[in-house]
Amino acid sequence: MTLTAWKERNPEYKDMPASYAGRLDPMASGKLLVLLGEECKKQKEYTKLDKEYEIEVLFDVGSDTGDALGLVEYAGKTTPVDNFSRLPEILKAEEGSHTRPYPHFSSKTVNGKPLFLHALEGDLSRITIPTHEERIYRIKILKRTSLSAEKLQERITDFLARVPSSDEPSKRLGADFRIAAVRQSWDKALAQAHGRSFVIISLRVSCGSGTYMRALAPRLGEALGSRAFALSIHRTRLGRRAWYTGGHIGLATQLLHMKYFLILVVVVLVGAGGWYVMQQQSPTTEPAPEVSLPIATTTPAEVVTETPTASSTVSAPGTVQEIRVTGSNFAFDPKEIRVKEGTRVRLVFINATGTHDWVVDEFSARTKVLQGAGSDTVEFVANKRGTFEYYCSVGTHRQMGMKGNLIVE
Ligand SMILES: [Cu+2]
Repeated sequence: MTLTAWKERNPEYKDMPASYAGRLDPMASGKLLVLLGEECKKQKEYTKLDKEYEIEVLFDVGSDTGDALGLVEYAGKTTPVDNFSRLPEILKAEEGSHTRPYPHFSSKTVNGKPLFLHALEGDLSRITIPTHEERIYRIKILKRTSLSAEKLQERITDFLARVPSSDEPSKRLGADFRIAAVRQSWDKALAQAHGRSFVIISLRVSCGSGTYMRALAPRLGEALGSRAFALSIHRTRLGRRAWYTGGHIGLATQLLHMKYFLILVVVVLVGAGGWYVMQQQSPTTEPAPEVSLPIATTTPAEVVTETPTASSTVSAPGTVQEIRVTGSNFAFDPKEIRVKEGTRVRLVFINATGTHDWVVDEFSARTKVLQGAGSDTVEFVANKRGTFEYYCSVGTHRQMGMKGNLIVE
């Protein structure tokens, strides 16, 4: 679900700037944080919030993305049952801080281009994969189950059928991303695995921001002498570990004093029943706060793919109109802005993630290039009628779909 769609359902926040604090992996499900008003400017801090996930790790099948959306490969063997007895100690070793490379299929940009595009274009060997710090506080084994190849096939068929199709290159990672090839790889792997069953270990992982569950799963497979991937990833919590006293202490306290703050839980997929319902949740795992959050909603929301449609309001000529546009990897929200001819436009560009700017050539309007969360404002007079494309001038973002239309009528 997009912010635009969310605002349509919650019109009281219509004129308030809103942005996401971090994103979920493609096809993952769970909670997302939506920031409102001035809080958009503190996105960096919110993005640092700790996370808790429940994931299912399926053994003996590998995936190049680490999840069910990748090109998979049957490992051709069955992990010996004895190996699973080593799992607790392996998980223990995962806890703590580790410097790890970004996953190949991530949006981390190198030379102005996200890694997943480098991966698709086959030039990973020519670039240096950047590393980052991941912190896992705790991993708990929830259960161990087994799934026949036949049942796995059903689950995968169902899962892949729900991948929304999209023609926009910028959305392919989560949408129809190599879907034909992915299906083919699944058919092949499942044919090879015919008649056997697979072990699935369900884990609850609490971790710092930026810890990739779809990278954790393959590491566990390798540690047990086989391969593995994350069959499902569900984010169960956002907040701050109660017993964690490291780097960003103070944030939870800060959260309680925010003017406009709200947690929106969204979801993409999963579950036989369709969409999950969004829930209100306390932003912290600390003992229940005394202060209640000023704004919260429990409105159920269905989730759709990212297709911003809304446009801003129309005002009379000669007046100043403030318009807010949010940029992220690799889209603007909204994708269409309408103003009356002669309007003085005060364009507030709010960057959510990545490195972007907002440019419209015909009016020589250009914001600063923002790296990460932040905002910049540019003013211009829309003194001619027509449809003008606004876009991000960084790298190939424009070609990747990071553009929209300014319609002057
Ligand atoms: Cu950009």
